[in-house]
Amino acid sequence: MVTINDLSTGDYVPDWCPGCGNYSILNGLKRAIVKLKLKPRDVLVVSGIGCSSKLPQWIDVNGYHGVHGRGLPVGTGAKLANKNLHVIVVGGDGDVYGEGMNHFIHALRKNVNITLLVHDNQIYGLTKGQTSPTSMKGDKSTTSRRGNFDDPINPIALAVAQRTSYVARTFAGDLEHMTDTIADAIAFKGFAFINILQPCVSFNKHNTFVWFKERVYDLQKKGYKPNNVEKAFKKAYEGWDSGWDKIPLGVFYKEKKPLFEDDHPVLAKTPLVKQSIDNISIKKLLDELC
Ligand SMILES: Cc1ncc(C[n+]2csc(CCOP(=O)(O)OP(=O)(O)O)c2C)c(N)n1
Repeated sequence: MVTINDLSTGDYVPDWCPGCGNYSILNGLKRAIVKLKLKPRDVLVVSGIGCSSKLPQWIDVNGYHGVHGRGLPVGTGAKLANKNLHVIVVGGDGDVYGEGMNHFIHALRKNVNITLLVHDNQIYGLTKGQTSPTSMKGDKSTTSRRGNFDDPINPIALAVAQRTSYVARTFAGDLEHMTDTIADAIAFKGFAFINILQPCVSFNKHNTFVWFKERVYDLQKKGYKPNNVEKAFKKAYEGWDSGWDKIPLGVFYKEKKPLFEDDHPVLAKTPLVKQSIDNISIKKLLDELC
């Protein structure tokens, strides 16, 4: 049975800043894999670029550290080639909602059975603190000296608007909630999206661990059921117009939908990587295309 130690990369350890929320997300992901008893060889972690996107380097499963904003198309491709893999795409708020926003929107509507973890520190961390798509209005940064003029993106509302099959938010400062949410999302059959609130101790001096701890609460402990799109939409905006005085955590919306890979006539039979190409005539294929 897999243990946390089996997932460790030994002496090769993360180089994130001391106190960075990424340590806890890495820990939460490892614990979720252990909780679900997944075999490391059956897990693939894919990322884009950023501090958060370095994560695949420090977990001993299959990994792919790609280019900025492109974790989702790579992860989707891998899943379609081998639907037996548990594919987990990770990235920052800049990576997924900035450079990769186009892919994010389309992944929400496709329903490929993969998990997306967004490390949302509301700043571009690796490049030393520029305003990101989720930076709060008025927050100062190296690119917004007078404060951010733009409204932040609300990723939960975007995903609920698309009736994405699994939409959740958790917090890097609550390891238990985060581990359980990640495990639940991986086990869920459908595209599962978790926005993880992750303080950046070096460049975001506003949204700190203490700031979040004073505001977050657990939706499910208050009896919220994630089965109604209108209610989920309303929850996605809770605290939004009052500087986030309250921040709900948990599953906002869940809906079972047909999987892209199960509906597809070629992929449905057996994983693409297991299909034989011996009887495929390249000439016939080329003739069809020309
Ligand atoms: C196409 C492209 N644009 C810009 C960059 C420069 N760049 C590298 S990391 C990064 C920001 C990453 O921020 P985020 O995704 O929020 O992750 P974090 O570092 O905060 O974890 C940027 C803009 C790049 N590598 N490629």
